[in-house]
Amino acid sequence: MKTLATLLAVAATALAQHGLHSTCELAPDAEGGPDGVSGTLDFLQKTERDPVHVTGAVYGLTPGKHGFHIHSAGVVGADCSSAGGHFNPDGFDHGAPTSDFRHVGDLGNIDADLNGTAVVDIMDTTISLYDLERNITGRAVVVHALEDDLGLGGDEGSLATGNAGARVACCTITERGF
Ligand SMILES: *[C@@H]1O[C@H](CO)[C@@H](O)[C@H](O)[C@H]1NC(C)=O
Ligand SMILES: *[C@@H]1O[C@H](CO)[C@@H](O)[C@H](O)[C@H]1NC(C)=O
Ligand SMILES: [Cu+2]
Ligand SMILES: [Zn+2]
Repeated sequence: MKTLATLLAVAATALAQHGLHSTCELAPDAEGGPDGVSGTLDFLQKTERDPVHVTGAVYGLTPGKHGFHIHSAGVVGADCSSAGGHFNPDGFDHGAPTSDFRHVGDLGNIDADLNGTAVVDIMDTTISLYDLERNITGRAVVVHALEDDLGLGGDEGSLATGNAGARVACCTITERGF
């Protein structure tokens, strides 16, 4: 027969295997975001050593690519400018998700179909839900009006923000259970 301690240890292991889960409910920017942009994003990380799996969908976008980043601060109200700049604890230039040197928040682009729906399914090893330096919980997701040029635009804007234009929607990433 199992002792209480064993049962508790088993329960703790089962819990630990779930890892961490955070979520974000997008809302249009209060100043000039197009009406009707919405979406839910989920962030799952099994252990500290695993990538973060970002899944969800964004609705109401113009068809085509839209810059998709983690910005450094949580959003106040629906004012996407309150999210600050790209989350960049390393002090690198803006880049592609696959770049060795990038902002931690550089998740590239999401791609909206003709109905304005972008399905999100990203695995990223640079952001984290655990790490002290790279934990994105409490920070913001920002979706932009334009395509992120991934730092290849050949100008200053490219190395700062990818020239992704206005912020159309944003949300604060919050911790949640399973
Ligand atoms: C857009 O939505 C319509 C109606 O729901 C659907 O029939 C069509 O396949 C969708 N188009 C795309 C590109 O997803
Ligand atoms: C990540 O940061 C948030 C906000 O600062 C904090 O609430 C949370 O506990 C942190 N998570 C971990 C695992 O350190
Ligand atoms: Cu951004
Ligand atoms: Zn960036």
